[in-house]
Amino acid sequence: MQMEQAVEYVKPHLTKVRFEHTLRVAETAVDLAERYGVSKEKVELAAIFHDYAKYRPLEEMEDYIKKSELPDNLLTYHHELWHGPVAALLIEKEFNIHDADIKGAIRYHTTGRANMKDIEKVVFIADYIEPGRNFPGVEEVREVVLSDLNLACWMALRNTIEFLVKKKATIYPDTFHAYNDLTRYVN
Ligand code: DGI
Ligand code: FE
Ligand code: FE
Ligand code: FE
Repeated sequence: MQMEQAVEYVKPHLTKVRFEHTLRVAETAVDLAERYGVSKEKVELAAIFHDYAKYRPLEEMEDYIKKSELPDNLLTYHHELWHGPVAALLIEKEFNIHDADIKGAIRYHTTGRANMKDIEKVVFIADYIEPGRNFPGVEEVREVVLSDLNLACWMALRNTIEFLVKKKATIYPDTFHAYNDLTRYVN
């Protein structure tokens, strides 16, 4: 699929703010793909579609999850965690994107998981550090990602876990699995 085509498909499903975020994630992710030797074409497509399902009605996403092979436990966690896995399903069904790397990068962009592929790490961290993001700790991660993709992902996961704990939110197991797994690269 041509990138211009992908952008046109995604645009009507997003708000202006979310669409602009998406374009910045794509740009950031392509830069990182170059740096870390990941396919720029795959990364760009994954980034463009990563928030494709963000504004689907909750009942619709719930339905997709129930009817799919996706784990039912998603439904017992916050609905913010649904849009990545649902987008990975939708792009296959609607646009015939069967590439496992692209689907994985979209599916796990919010939580991460253990043993992430580099393409998954690149989309995950691009979503976290794109230039429109502005929260405590983001600048440090932006610097670290220039030299260490694993450490940057670990820091993002640590920050997110701390943030969620402070909010007394539940934390999806894959978020912990990603954090634990990447801890082997820290120290
Ligand atoms: O869709 P975006 O806003 O661009 O970014 P995202 O898909 O990474 O979603 C980020 C939100 O998801 C952020 O508010 C933190 C939240 N989140 C990430 N991991 C977990 C989580 N929320 C819960 N409840 N549990 C998690 O494990
Ligand atoms: Fe997202
Ligand atoms: Fe994210
Ligand atoms: Fe996003």
